[in-house]
Amino acid sequence: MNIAISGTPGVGKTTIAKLLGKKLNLKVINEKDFALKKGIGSFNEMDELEIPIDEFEKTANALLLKEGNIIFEGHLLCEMKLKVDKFIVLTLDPEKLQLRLELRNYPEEKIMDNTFCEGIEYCKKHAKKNYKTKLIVIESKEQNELINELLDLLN
Ligand code: DAT
Repeated sequence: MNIAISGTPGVGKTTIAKLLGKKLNLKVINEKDFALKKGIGSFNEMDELEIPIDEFEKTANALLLKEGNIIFEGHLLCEMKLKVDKFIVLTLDPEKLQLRLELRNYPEEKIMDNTFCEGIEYCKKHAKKNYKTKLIVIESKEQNELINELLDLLN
């Protein structure tokens, strides 16, 4: 089984992907790590990696088809069409997201951008278009509860 997890930065993708990977015995791949490893994208003047969607999609799909049993996780995945069986969008109340990002010492501008994106359901809207019936939208909650809900939904 191949799964992808997306959502606004800070909603808990990395955390939940690792837990789900252990439960389902799937390899977990982070979007940015994968792009860096494959030499996809370049750093802008703010030292952020800009990842071209088409190139990422093509390279990731080749791996999904060749190896399988993978969980991809990252905020850009909702903007592409990955060859996965299920696509999970993790959501979080924007006010809670703001608090989480403040605790992580995110720059103020990034906090505003991310809470805005969560508020307008940017990732969910793109994922609906790209993944249709494969889409699972789930709100972040206590980790064990979240994993159990997800396992039920994936079965
Ligand atoms: P993302 O990969 O979406 O950027 P993350 O997994 O790095 O998010 O988590 C962001 C922060 O939130 C981090 O400090 C851990 C915390 N966190 C993750 N999942 C959580 C949950 N279910 N409940 C409370 N905090 C959580």
